[in-house]
Amino acid sequence: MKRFLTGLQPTGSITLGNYIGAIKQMVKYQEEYDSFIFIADMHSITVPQDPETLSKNIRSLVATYIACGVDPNKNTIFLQSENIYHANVSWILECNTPYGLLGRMTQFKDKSQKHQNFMAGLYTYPVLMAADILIYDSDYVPVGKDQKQHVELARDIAESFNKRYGKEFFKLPEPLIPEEGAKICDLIDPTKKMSKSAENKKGVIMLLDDEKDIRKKIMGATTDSEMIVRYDIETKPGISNLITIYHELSGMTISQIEEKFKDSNYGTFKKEVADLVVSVLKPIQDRYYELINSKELDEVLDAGKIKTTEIAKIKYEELKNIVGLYR
Ligand code: ATP
Ligand code: LTN
Repeated sequence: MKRFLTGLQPTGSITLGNYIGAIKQMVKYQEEYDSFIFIADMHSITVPQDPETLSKNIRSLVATYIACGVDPNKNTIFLQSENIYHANVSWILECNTPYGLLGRMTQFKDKSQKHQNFMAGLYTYPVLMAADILIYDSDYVPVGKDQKQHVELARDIAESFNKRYGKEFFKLPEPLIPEEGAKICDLIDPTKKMSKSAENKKGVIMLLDDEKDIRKKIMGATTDSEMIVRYDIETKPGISNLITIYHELSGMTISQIEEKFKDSNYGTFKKEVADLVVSVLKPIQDRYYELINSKELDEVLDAGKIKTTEIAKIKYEELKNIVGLYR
């Protein structure tokens, strides 16, 4: 079975857009691959984080994923910072990565502009990411488009390491850009992607929003003056976005939805969308609150830590031998 590995940064609350566009895909992949999913908490401190908030976000992200259907029996779930070998492997890789290559990374160029007095970790970030990937002999690395360059760098690092030491030691990973899940747009400005970092939260549904807020946000979604529930992304982005949400959560096709609501006004349609969103999110939220302070969550992470530390230790010991770090 091919191995897939992906890391997620614990930097904020998950939105309905993340759920539809990314998490649902992950739940699908777990059936096909030996999948490793970790919280890239060490990556998140490459920019300033409040320690208490970070710690909460770490737990919360794990609980969210499991609540959404990422099954701990089908995935190895762990925290990057709990496996000490990631940083160790990263160091050896840093010593095998040309300095200049890292300066070409677009994420570094963007983030170093945004953060004054940024830290060295922001620059070496992609090498830690290469370590994450290469330790586990990962075949595929599903990432968003913005991370593709980093996976390609991991591949380049692996290739040049293998060449330098004359051994096929690291497997060359391939980025797996997920089949485009539907793009969910902001409810207030439906020409923009629904994004967790949006300033105006009225257009963003968070997975943990309570029922009242969800209903209020959907009822307040921007529409148009045609008053017909019809999919047309160009002239009716608001209604089309609500149709997409309905389609993704109900499994009905766009034309079935148009037919179902052909005699409804926007108020009735929005209410049905809200009912559906609430009915999908309610069990996710119930499961989340069950998990968040549970022993079960710790057991999942403990098991992940033990399993991945065993794998990583072997790889690290071999790596040390290859580069001559032995006595
Ligand atoms: P930020 O606001 O920090 O950019 P974000 O909410 O836009 O965060 P990302 O962290 O960039 O989300 O993306 C995480 C994953 O969720 C990616 O796979 C991305 O494709 C998916 N995703 C994010 N927003 C949406 C959306 N509105 N619709 C569909 N998929 C989305
Ligand atoms: N940089 C990624 C998170 C990440 C990752 C990884 C993804 C860290 N290490 C290894 C895939 C494989 C992000 O910001 N989404």
